[in-house]
Amino acid sequence: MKLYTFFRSSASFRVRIALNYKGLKYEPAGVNLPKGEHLDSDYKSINVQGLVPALEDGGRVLSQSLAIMEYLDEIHPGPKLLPADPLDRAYVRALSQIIACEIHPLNNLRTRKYISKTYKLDEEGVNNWYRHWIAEGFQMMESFLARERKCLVPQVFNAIAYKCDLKPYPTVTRIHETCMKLEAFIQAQPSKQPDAV
Ligand SMILES: N[C@@H](CCC(=O)N[C@@H](CS)C(=O)NCC(=O)O)C(=O)O
Repeated sequence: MKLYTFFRSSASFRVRIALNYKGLKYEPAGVNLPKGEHLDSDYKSINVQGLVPALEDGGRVLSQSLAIMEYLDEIHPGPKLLPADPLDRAYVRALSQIIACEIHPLNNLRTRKYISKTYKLDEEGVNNWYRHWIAEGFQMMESFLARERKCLVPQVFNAIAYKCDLKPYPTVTRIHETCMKLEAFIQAQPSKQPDAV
C-alpha cells in the first residue's frame, strides 16, 4: 500500500494511526501542501479531489480519511477500529465526524487561505478564526465524550500548534495523553514522518 501524506496533515495522521494500529506496512509518499503539490496535475491524476491523504491499494486509489479507515478495518484483521455493536459504531462515527465535519473543514489550508485573502485577515486574525472553531468543536466533544476514540489526537496536535487553550477540555486532554503512550500513535505523529521538514 502507498499512502499519499503530508507530515503535518491531521487527516493523513488519522490514517497513519489506523495503519500502525492494525500493524499494516505502507510506503509513504510525501505531498507538500505549503508548496501546493496537492494541486499539481500529477497528484490530481491520483486523487481528483486534490487533498491528502489518499491510499493506493491493489491498483485503486481511496480518498477521504474516514472512508479509508473503515476500508482498512473491513479488509484487514487485527485490532478493530470500530466496535461490533451498531450503537457503539454510530457513537464512534459521530465522534469522528465532530472532528472531520464540524472542525477540520473550517480550519483547512484552503479555508484559511480564502478567508485571509478575501477578508484581508493577517496571521493573528486567521489564528483567532482557527482557535474559535477548535474551542467550539472541542466544547461539543467534551460534552459528548463520556467515552472516547481515535480521530481526536491529530486534531489536538493542531490545537497545540495554534496555541489553543486546552484547560477547559480535561477529557479530550486525558484521552490525547493516553493515546500518545501507544506506539501506533507515537510513530504516526508529524515529527516522525520521513517528509517532516
Ligand atoms: N475530509 C477529508 C479532508 C482532507 C483534507 O482536507 N486534507 C487536508 C490536509 S489535512 C488538505 O489536503 N488540504 C489542502 C487544502 O486545503 O488546500 C479527509 O478526511 O480526508
